Amino acid sequence: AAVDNAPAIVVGSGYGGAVAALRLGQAGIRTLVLEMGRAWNTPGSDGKVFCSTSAPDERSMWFRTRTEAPLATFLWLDVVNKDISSYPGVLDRVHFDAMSVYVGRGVGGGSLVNGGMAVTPLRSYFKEQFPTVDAAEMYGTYFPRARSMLGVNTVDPAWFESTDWYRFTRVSRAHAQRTGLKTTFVPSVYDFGHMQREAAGTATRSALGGEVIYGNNHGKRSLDKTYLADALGTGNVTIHTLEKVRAVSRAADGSWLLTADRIDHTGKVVETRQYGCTYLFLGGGSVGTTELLVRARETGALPALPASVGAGWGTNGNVMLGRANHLWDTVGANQSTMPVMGIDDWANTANPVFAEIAPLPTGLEHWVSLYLAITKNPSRAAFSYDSGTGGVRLGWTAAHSAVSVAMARKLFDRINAANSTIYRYDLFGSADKVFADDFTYHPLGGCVLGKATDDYGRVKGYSRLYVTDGSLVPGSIGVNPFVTITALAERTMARVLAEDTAP
Ligand code: FAE
Repeated sequence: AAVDNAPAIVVGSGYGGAVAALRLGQAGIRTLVLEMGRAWNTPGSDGKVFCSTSAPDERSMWFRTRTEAPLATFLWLDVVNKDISSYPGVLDRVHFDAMSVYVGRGVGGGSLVNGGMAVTPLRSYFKEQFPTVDAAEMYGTYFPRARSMLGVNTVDPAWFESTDWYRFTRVSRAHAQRTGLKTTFVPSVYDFGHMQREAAGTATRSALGGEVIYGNNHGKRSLDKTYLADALGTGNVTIHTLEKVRAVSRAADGSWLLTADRIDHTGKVVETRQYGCTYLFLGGGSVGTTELLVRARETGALPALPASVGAGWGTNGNVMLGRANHLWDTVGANQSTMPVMGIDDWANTANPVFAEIAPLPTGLEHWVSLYLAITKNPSRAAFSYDSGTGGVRLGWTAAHSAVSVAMARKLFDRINAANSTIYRYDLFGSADKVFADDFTYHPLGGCVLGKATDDYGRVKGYSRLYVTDGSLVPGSIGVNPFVTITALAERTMARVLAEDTAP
């Protein structure tokens, strides 16, 4: 087949891919982005780009016939998930043996479906996780650059204190304070000006309309509105959608060869394309990038890839749980989908946990306080190649998850004791499941910085091959990860453009 050539190719259009595309485009390097999901910029028959969370349709999930939301049940009832028709929807849940990973699919990757929380990690923990990275440069240059490019803003504290929409957060804050715990505001890429207009009735409701995991129709500064819009604006960047890169190899002259399957809306492969490039940037996310590289090594396409490719993967210690409040402690029927506060017990060296106060917007009072706990779980797993399916397996076990649960339980047992409350037993499918420990929103690692790559994301064993996404983060960062992923990608691109691409 004919080979389409571009100086640079970027696989994936999430945070890592978007930063690479913009900085390559600005440097005058013609760049092709290959994204397996669709572009989320055209309305469906209801006039909306994304479907609603309460009445999900084909747009909700990636080739499913039933949705797979994180909360399986409510009051033990199977009311959350709905039958849908199969389609390249925006949210995927990738299943491994003992862990499933939620990811966004489309132009913008995870930014299309995530909670928008834009958190910079504690500097001391960043240094612990990235001992070879100059923290002064990260905190002086790349974190501020990432936050400003992503459009990070913070909720107006006065509005926060007075609005119905964050009553659920204030209730959880009071419970944390009664336990002697510290809370902290969490910045966001959701435009709080828009949110306040939603509350005032002068803008269409999105965060206040229950929208988040299947996409926000308004208000959120997802990557297609920030980095990727700017990348296209350089005139040097092209994005191909619904093209999934399946194989990577190296031609005799040292250039890169990619095989991509172009799919239609039924998932059928309608064309297999070959691409060639000089510089190859992998931004397929922790699972996507690692799978491509493990497959390339194990099939013999890229035999010089190091054994550390595939290793060092973790869940950022994610655990979800709900607490049942007293009848007089109402959380409110109105809940914004964008979290703005966390319980910060990371400094507790005996049991470090950062717990996001999460919404549960059902439109009814339900007395649930929901949390996404990020625990300092030291467990790490590796991906291995499955020659039978051509995919990868993940060595994460239930015992690994149990470590996260034990840490979350320690913190929330304290909160329950101080407030005379109990856990909710009706949310995760079966009455004995109080902690949802079988999925993560924060897949991290697989091509860890300084191990599978050099200190700037250059993959070991080959030249002009780069990783720019969450695979670089060694399994844990202690907070929501996209600001860190973006800042590290900015750092990689600054170095690579200065050193590797100069004529
Ligand atoms: P990612 O954004 O996943 O982008 C990878 C892209 O590559 C995707 O668009 C894929 O479709 C595409 N792709 C993968 N493989 C291929 C292939 N072979 N060929 C072509 N395309 C491919 O990667 N993080 C926060 O910091 N704050 C939050 O509030 C937050 N909430 C979250 C809520 C949910 C429901 C989820 C799922 C995640 C959340 N996260 C949050 C995590 C965050 O979105 C995630 O860390 C980043 O999106 C990861 O960025 P990457 O660039 O690594």
